[in-house]
Amino acid sequence: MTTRLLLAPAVAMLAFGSSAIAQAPAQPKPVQRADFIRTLDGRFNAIDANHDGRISKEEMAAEQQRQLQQAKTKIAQQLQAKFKQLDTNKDGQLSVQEFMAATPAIRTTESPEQMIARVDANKDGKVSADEFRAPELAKFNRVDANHDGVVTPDEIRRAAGGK
Ligand SMILES: [Ca+2]
Ligand SMILES: [Ca+2]
Ligand SMILES: [Ca+2]
Repeated sequence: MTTRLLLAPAVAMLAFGSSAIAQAPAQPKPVQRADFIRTLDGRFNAIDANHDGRISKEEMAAEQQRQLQQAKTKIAQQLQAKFKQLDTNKDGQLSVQEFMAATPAIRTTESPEQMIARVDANKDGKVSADEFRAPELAKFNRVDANHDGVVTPDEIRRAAGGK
């Protein structure tokens, strides 16, 4: 059960284009729509390695690998920290290797093609900056209950917690 709790944030991170709002509750500050778009564009540009304004299958695959690597590193660090905690009252009954081996493997659930297809509105096999923004902005607008262009911590809580 503990393992699942530890894994949840990292796995959520793997979902394409999910992190900006997902991370917001951790830092309870209002999010301006303009800042949100800037963040999205920054992420788009980071993924668009050759800066041709389109995310290709290869660029998406590279981003997926990068996120997967980050998630693995983070989880490994969390597990090691957890192990140290546990090991203060036990005496090496469980090796770090055994402990780590007991954790489920992390992998992405979607291929780069699937991730692109999900947002590729004009079906040209690549993701433009507009296509990249669209699902996130839709999410933003949904969370922004009073439509004032600012997502407040309250609105995030309500969106996350209730219908
Ligand atoms: Ca590109
Ligand atoms: Ca497209
Ligand atoms: Ca609002």
